Amino acid sequence: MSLPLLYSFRRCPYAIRARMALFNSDIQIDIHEVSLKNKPRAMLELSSKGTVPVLVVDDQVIDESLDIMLWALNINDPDGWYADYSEAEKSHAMQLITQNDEEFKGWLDKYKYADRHPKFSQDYYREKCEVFLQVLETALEKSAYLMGETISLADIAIFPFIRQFAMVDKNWFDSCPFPKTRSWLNSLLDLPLFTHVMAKTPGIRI
Ligand SMILES: N[C@@H](CCC(=O)N[C@@H](CS)C(=O)NCC(=O)O)C(=O)O
Repeated sequence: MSLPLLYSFRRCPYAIRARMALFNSDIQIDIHEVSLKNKPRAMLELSSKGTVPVLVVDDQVIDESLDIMLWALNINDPDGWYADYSEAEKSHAMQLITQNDEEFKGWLDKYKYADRHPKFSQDYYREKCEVFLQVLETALEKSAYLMGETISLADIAIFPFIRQFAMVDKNWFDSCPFPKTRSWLNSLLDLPLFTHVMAKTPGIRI
């Protein structure tokens, strides 16, 4: 029987979070690293929207990163990223992820590529991003991670985007008024799990 196949792109924050959930759940998969400029025809035939990640399991196609994470955690959630939380906590985690995906990500892209969005300055876009950073900072003033003292789905789903934010202007981020968010990001970047899923090995089998 063939292993599930993940179409992925190494640096994509959505693909990073999907790979982290799959690996942490100890699910064996094959990874196909794609070029976003030349997406494989087989992937587009399975999912015409043309975004990564896409997971193919037998005749099932999962083409949303959050759905891939939930699929993996539903099979195995050894570190209690999701299963152990109450319904209210799960809904709070989803709310944070939605704010990340639907609001922050849009401002992040404009902050990253401010030259392509000359209507406003890069500082303006950064300030828009800071609204979400403040939400994270407030949560992280209360606990080490977004949902408490241990890593949850919300941390893993969100931090790859904050990583991108931090990289736009490292000097600014290193002295920004969000110290808890900075330490939180650093602790997640230090995870062996993160290092593993970022390994530059095309077609790695994890
Ligand atoms: N909502 C999707 C978004 C995935 C997404 O937008 N991925 C980007 C890469 S980071 C992509 O594939 N973009 C298509 C392109 O660049 O052509 C998910 O969560 O999986």
